Amino acid sequence: MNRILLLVIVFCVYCDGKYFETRCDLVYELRKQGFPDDKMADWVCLIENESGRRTEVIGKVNRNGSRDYGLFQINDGLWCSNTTVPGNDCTVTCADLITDDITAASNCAKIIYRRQKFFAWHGWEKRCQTTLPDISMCNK
Ligand SMILES: *[C@@H]1O[C@H](CO)[C@@H](O)[C@H](O)[C@H]1NC(C)=O
Ligand SMILES: *[C@@H]1O[C@H](CO)[C@@H](O)[C@H](O)[C@H]1NC(C)=O
Ligand SMILES: CC(=O)N[C@H]1CO[C@H](CO)[C@@H](O)[C@@H]1O
Repeated sequence: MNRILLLVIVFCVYCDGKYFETRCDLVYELRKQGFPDDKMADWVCLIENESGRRTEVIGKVNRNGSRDYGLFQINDGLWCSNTTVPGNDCTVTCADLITDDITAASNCAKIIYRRQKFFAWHGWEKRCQTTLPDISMCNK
């Protein structure tokens, strides 16, 4: 019984949400969300390393007890509220950051960027400072 329940839970980490199948799909959506082209490769690199381009990912519990949510892996200690009431610095619930519509997540990511630049994201810090993905094939 417990094993079945566990399987369902583990499986359901991937049973909803949206996966951007190609790098360009992600680029087109980020453009719609108003991310500027001169930092686009950084955002794509960050997202690929933080969530693998999946909107529904909830990270493992961090050492300080917090968790990271969604495409941009946004933290509930500072930015989103893991209750049902919008809160923290993005005035949003973490549940709003794992939906197919990435508007709320994008707005929150822009707030984080304004404060801390890309250094807010370990995935960017570790992997995106020297080499960035080629997105030249995603030009209109
Ligand atoms: C909600 O977030 C707080 C702050 O990060 C954390 O201490 C708490 O464990 C979280 N609760 C759940 C259910 O994730
Ligand atoms: C908790 O740890 C996470 C991951 O290391 C970090 O992003 C976050 O800022 C920390 N939260 C607080 C409130 O210090
Ligand atoms: C683990 C992982 O997803 N690494 C990715 C980090 O970002 C670069 C550039 O976007 C990818 O090429 C890696 O696959």
